[in-house]
Amino acid sequence: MADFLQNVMDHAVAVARKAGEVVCSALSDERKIMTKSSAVDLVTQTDQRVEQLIIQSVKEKFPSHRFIGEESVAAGESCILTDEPTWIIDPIDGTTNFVHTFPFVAVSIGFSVNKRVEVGVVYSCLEDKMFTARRGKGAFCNGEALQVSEQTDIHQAIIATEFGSNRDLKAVDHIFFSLRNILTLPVHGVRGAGTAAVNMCLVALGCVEAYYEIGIHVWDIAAGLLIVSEAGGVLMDVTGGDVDLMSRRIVAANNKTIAEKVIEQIDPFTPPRDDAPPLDK
Ligand code: LIP
Repeated sequence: MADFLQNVMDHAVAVARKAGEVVCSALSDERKIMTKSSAVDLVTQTDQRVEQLIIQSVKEKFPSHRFIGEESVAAGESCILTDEPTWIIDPIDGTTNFVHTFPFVAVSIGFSVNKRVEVGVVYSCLEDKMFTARRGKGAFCNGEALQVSEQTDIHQAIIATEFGSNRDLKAVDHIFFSLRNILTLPVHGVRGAGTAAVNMCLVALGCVEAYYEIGIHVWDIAAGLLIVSEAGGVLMDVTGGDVDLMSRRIVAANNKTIAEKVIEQIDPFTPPRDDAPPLDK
């Protein structure tokens, strides 16, 4: 199993780097911008092309494996995680950043077996930072070992979060109430890279104490959650308890003390699950 997972990791790194080259070279191209769940939930032909590049490359080496890809799901493929070896792919995490050439754009590739993420790769391609983790083997950035921050005082923390692409007023009220609670603790600062995967890598790097968000998808977090835990961090649901990959809710923190302080401030809501049956059209 160990050699198999190393083969998976090696392939994930190679295809993430190649995908990142395509993303970076497309930055100067004219972009056809389309929308999905809302007027601000953007997708481009580069997202779609890169996802197909990754899937085709994996199929050649691992023909029996399954896929959960952001743009495949958007095109109607199922988003059901089984025990089978599954590649969980966000071809461009930070699509809005990509459209605006805001410099945080990542290729995120998670790999799960028996519904447990075993390999995580996040390539922040404009920074040329390759974040990797194998379960039980540590987390790395360009080969350097990662360790989360040792901070336990929330008042000396930087917290990352995002506003997401849901503009429903009730959801926005929850998001702003949580942000208000965090800001007035107070904390040193609140930041957002515009991509869940990079936000989670910032936790693993130790420069952000926690990241939380409600509204993300399994492909945004599958790789990042392993990178955080292998860097010594913790993953929880926004109401405490274990993180649920399909729940669209996450808290990724350097330790339980900070995680629980963040959870106390969050005004939770429950988006439709990633694996919920499709609504009848
Ligand atoms: C993005 C996430 C981010 C969220 C955005 C968007 P995408 O993923 O990484 O955390 O706030 O709304 O979902 O769509 O760029 O792959």
